[in-house]
Amino acid sequence: MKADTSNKEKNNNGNYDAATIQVLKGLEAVRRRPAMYIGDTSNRGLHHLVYEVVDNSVDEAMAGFCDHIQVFIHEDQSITVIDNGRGIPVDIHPTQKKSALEVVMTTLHAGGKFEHDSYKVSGGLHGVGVSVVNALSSMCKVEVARDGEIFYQEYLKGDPLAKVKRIGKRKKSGTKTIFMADDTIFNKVDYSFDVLAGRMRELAFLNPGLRIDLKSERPDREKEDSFCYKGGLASFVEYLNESKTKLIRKPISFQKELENVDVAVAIQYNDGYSESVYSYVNNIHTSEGGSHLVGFRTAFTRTINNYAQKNNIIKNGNVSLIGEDSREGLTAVISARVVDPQFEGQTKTRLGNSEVKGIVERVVGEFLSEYFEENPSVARKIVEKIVSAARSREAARKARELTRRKTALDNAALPGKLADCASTDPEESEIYIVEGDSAGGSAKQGRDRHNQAILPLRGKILNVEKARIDKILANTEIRSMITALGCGIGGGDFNPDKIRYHKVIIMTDADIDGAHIRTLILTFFFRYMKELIERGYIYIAQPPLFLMKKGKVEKYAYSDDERDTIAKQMGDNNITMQRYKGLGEMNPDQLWKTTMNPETRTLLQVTMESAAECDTLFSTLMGDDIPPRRKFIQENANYVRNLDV
Ligand code: 0RA
Repeated sequence: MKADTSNKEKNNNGNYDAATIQVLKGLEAVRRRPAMYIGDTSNRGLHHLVYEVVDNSVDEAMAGFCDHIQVFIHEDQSITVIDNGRGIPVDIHPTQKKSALEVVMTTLHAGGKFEHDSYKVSGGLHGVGVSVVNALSSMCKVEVARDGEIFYQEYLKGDPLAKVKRIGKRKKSGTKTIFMADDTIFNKVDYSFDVLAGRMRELAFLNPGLRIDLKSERPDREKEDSFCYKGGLASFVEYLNESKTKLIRKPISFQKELENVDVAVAIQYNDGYSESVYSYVNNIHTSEGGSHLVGFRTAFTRTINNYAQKNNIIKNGNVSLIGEDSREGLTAVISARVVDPQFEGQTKTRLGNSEVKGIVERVVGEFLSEYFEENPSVARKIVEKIVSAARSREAARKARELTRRKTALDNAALPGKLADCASTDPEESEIYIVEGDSAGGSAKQGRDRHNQAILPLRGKILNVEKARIDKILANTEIRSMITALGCGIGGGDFNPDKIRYHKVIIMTDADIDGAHIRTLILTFFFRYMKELIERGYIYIAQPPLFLMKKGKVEKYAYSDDERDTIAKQMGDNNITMQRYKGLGEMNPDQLWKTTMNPETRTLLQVTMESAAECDTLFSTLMGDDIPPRRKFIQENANYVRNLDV
């Protein structure tokens, strides 16, 4: 999980103007409205350029012609992607009368999607094609090795400098793309090794046997990694469960094609209480789920129920198992390959194709019932775990009742510590979740009552990685968060549309304890209200670290670097400096000015490029296994600091 400074407040997607688009020819349209093609021009959009190029190579791997991809982040932040596929075709395009390579690189929506038999299934959520990357690059070069020769073309802001030419000979085929993201388009061109590595690892899990190397050549942060998993999805769930105690020794996994849909699944159980199920369609993470996931869940619950009935593990009238029960401690990945995927939903990450449900349901049902018959000891362990989950569900239901507000307007049901805002319009409303009663008091006095609510939390909240849902719901601090937000909680009645504030701002002290509390709160949101993160509702407040005074001039510094800069500006001597150890040291007016006033504050928006990466991150940080946590902190000291910003 990253805190991204480019928060949504500042994003300007621009209105779609059909007339303008029609007049603009080709790639110029992309440069004029980049957000329309890649989502945004923040850090996220920048990394999507790399994904787009890599996705094309992965498509070639999926077609069976490529097994090695190399990605370089060079010293000057240019990127090279090399694959050993067949090479982008270079023959003259019949209607366009130029090299197919040039067509691919300079025409919108021609990205790899030739009407080619061997090229049935194609990834790339945006499906925008490499021409968009080309358009948004100050420089781009492509080398294609095919038919014993090397072909080459170079582009500036998407425009070819010359025709495709032959520049040498080479036996092995492949494609090499080099590009430099245009720094007049992107806010900042600086790639995160960890963010790219997360996606490369995910792609390697989803494409068994494909090797992806990633190398950063940037001085002082040289780093490399290589991802290749023969075990595919089984390796993926092993990775997700690395720091957990497993219920069954080996993941259950299989892969099968039926009616043009290729289905692959891996399942593992741990002794924890949360669920980690990730679904993909054509290598794209479908965070909103869809028909493939519904098919999987239906088959899974039915098979478990059948097995339990048949083997007298549950008797009529004892407990009845529902889908939710099987999710406790379940880690699973499901990957479907669909020829013509329809993506729906708010973030276009829900598979709509209705025929896929039945196909996945059949394939998974047939495999699992056979597996359970052949592995009765594994089946028994799983079913017993699920029966125990069903019993605690009853207890949880009772606890949950207590957190539910009677009606939306019934203020009496809101937690006593909450100072609510006057507005009832979620879009303009914000809630500050504040560490400690004293800081909470200052925030209550300093805030803008119209649209800012304050919820003080006392001490540390429960670590949800280590507790069952009934215990989580019994925790006072967590209960008051759930009630204040008003959107329920995952696993039951969660409905993000009901949230009462579109900005949920975590405000903790700038010390180790504050960082810990922030991580606990984020873990809770990640496990039980994930969509709030996906929708970009979760923020981290940035209180200042120093107050610097010289005569009558007062300045606040938010980092050590800034402190040094301000000290220089002020002329170094006769400066008095106060280091804030906690929010409580600021009076209400100072807290407003520095941290809460929308005109002057900085908020970090919490974003989630890869949910699977966040999953292992939280398990590692919050789980009970110490060695992986230590290893993680040693290897990722920077990343942790980043998370703790
Ligand atoms: C379409 C057809 C063929 C190869 C490719 C696309 C291709 C595209 C990319 C993009 C990056 N790397 C790539 N490698 C291959 C094959 C045409 C043929 O040889 O029959």
